[in-house]
Amino acid sequence: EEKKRLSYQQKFEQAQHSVSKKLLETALAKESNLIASADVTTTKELLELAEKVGPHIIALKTHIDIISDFDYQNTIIPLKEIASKHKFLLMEDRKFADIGNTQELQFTSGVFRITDWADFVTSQVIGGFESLDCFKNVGVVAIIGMSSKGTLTSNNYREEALKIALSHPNVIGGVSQNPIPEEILLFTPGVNLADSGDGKGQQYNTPEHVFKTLHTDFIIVGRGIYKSENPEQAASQYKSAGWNAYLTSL
Ligand code: 6AU
Repeated sequence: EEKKRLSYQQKFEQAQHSVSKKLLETALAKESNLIASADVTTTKELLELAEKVGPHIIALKTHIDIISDFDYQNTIIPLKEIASKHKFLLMEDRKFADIGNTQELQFTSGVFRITDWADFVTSQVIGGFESLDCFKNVGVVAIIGMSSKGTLTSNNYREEALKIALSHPNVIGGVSQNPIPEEILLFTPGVNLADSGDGKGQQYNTPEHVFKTLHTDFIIVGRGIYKSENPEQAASQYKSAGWNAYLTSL
């Protein structure tokens, strides 16, 4: 018999970090495990997408440095309002990858001031354990293994990366295409119902596949939603597909 996964309720009860608790609580309340990736390049598109997909998602993932007309007042303030209205978290996919001191500057300074608005961020762990100390007020999702063809995140790298992720108190989860221990949450990008790749190295799986084989917690969907003709409807479809796949994997 296949090993059973822990439910969101069980994970909520054992969660230590306030951001893990918030994510799991939101998942249970909205019956959603969907994170929409807003890889759009203007403030208008970002806010419109957030408004449309907001009811269906537990978090909106940004690459804030691709917004051409970024302006804290006009981009972040309304984004935070939409997030609080629709009750989703903000995940900045910055993938920090430097020494602790530089990451601290990138996190707190510049025009983006990520520390002031993100609920959680992604970070590589290539800089070692102490490089993650600067993310005190947010949750960190550690990049354990990437979804792209030819990634250098080998078995050995993933094993060492996991040791850092599991032992660092700021880390709430990991991005991976492989199963990880249940003490931290698993975030899986590279999810698409229609495509198997993008011709640029991305490799896609279905929600069914990632819940069944990886016991993932949260699916991250970018182009499957924001490139769709009807992003609101697509978000609703991915939400149902993800939730049903979760229930089936219990
Ligand atoms: O669904 P897509 O392919 O349009 O978008 C996938 C999103 C992009 C990537 O930057 C991100 O997920 N991503 C990540 C993350 C979330 O850290 C890691 C990875 O290995 N692969 C990946 O696609 O915004």
